[in-house]
Amino acid sequence: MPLELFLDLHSQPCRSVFMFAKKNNIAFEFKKIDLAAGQHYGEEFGKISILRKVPVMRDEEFILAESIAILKYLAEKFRTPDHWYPADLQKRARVNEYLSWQHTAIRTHGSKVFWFRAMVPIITGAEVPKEKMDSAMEDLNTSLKLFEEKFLQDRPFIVGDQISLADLVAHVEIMQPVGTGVDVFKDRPKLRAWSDRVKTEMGEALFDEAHSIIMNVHNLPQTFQDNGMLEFLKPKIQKMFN
Ligand SMILES: N[C@@H](CCC(=O)N[C@@H](CS)C(=O)NCC(=O)O)C(=O)O
Repeated sequence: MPLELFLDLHSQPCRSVFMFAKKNNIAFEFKKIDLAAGQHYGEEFGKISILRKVPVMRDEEFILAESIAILKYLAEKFRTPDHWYPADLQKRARVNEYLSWQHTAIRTHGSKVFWFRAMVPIITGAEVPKEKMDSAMEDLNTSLKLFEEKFLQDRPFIVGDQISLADLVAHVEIMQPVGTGVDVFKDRPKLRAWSDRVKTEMGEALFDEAHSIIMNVHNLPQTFQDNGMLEFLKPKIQKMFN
């Protein structure tokens, strides 16, 4: 049985797993889980993962959730080039340092801006109040500043001269607010240059394939409407504001 990846490319962690597998010629079957249609709440997906989140990987009988765990598993199982997840103790620790930090920083803050700009108006029919939007943007800006000053510094990539899992994971998260029209690269030449390097390393065609959905996020309202997901998502939004 080929490796199976359960993905929805609206999702940042799904894009990192998708691009990593493709870039490294790891054969897999793309099992689409349409989040906007609520497929992750269905019975079938519940048998794969009771976490009900994507990405999920199935390798024969072995099922693994969590993008970071999946990326490391693929890097080790398929012995991808060393720079992705270096064997060198300290370089690997640098990759892990970023991967540990990002969940509560760039991921949380970029996702919040994405939800506030793209999702909340669709679901509630109203814009997010300005002070909440400003506060979300401020958090994102703080994370991006820390990313540049602590993780990137003056290096081409997070660990040095070569791309690693850390750069890939950082980049997919940063693209989430970009998809809603926020120019995170404005006045950040260092971040822009790094982003261009990541795109070049991944290949423009693969990058565009992975990001075409998020760069057309304005198509989402119809998908939610068609699948009766709007009412279902309202309580989730309430929680976000409380
Ligand atoms: N820590 C997890 C996060 C997975 C996650 O939050 N996936 C989101 C999409 S980005 C999801 O499936 N959300 C569905 C839901 O919460 O209803 C990972 O890195 O894989």
